[in-house]
Amino acid sequence: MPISCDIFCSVVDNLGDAGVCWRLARQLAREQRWAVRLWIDDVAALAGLRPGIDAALDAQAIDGVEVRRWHKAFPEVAPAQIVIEAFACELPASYVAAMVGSSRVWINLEYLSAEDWVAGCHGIPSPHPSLPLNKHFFFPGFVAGTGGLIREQDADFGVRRPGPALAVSLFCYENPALPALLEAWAAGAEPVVCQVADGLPRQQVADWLGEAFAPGNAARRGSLALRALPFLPQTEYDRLLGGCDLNFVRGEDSFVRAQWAQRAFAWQIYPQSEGAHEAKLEAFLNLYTAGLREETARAARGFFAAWNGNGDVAAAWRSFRGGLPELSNHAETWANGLAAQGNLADNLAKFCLQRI
Ligand code: TRH
Repeated sequence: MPISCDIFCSVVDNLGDAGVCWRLARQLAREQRWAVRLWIDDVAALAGLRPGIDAALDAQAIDGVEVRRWHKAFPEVAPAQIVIEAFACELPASYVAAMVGSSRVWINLEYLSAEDWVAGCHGIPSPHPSLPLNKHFFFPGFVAGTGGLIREQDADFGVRRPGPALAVSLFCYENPALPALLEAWAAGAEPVVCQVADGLPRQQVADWLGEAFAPGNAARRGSLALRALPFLPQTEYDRLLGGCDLNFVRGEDSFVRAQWAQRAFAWQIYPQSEGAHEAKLEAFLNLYTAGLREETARAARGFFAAWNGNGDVAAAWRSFRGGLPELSNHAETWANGLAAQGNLADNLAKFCLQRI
């Protein structure tokens, strides 16, 4: 009998929750041969990432994963041997009660952070306040002692076809620095081809252009050529990253993929209340820029800061552009260092099988 696994995903906002859970579900089913059920409250979010998923269905099987709509009224089901709650979403009370009494592993899969405390908290148990159950914190991470990062064996990041222009992909939140960066590219001497992701990036570029910019449209301003992308299936988004010289990414999942793609990137971090994201950005930059020449490290820090609302993005771009050759080389070394932690699904499977 294959190991059974339930993954619970509540989509808070955006695409990252669904994106991470879908990758993990698919990988555990395909590579560990587990019988995976993914309970997700917003099936439509998943349908965008994986064409073939029908947003109207309450239950469907695809890529070896059973996808179930997570309704408030939760059905009576036997809990799986391994239960993964993603990002501290709260499991149905009836399901938790049914978990008591047999050997099950309950995981809280946490958000990604490069902060120092993560390795110390990874894997620790947290007893349920009233039931004889233990939940284990499982932290993704960049360094030894964490759970590593999601990476499928069959991940395909595409190839960069040589061309005369700097090839860029743009995926971001609402970003006040974007117009100044587009101006700098348009006014610069170097040709830039920017592929603009659907949603917020495309809308902001349309505002800057002052004209319609629907998926499939192209526009040009000076040295800058812009292409509006449709929303891509997740596997195609991965291939886009490897096809570019520089990727603007955001949140958690695209941020990780840009690193596996072994390309230079700029990250817009998910903004949190009270500036909690600033410590996370700093912690990441400390790891990422170690080993770079000082000038390039400074350029990367300056550009990430400006892209996240702290500084003059056009000035920061000039230094960052100068550092791109080194950052592109560094991307491979960096990804090899990440791979030394193994991949999150393997690490998670090992962790669970030791405890079942
Ligand atoms: O959408 P996000 O901002 O998700 C965020 C973050 O995960 C954040 O940490 C979390 O707190 C919040 O959600 C709730 O960015 P992220 O994480 O990069 O997820 C985007 C997903 O969308 C990723 O799996 C790639 C995918 N994608 C496509 O499949 N096709 C596309 O065309 C694009 C642009 C993205």
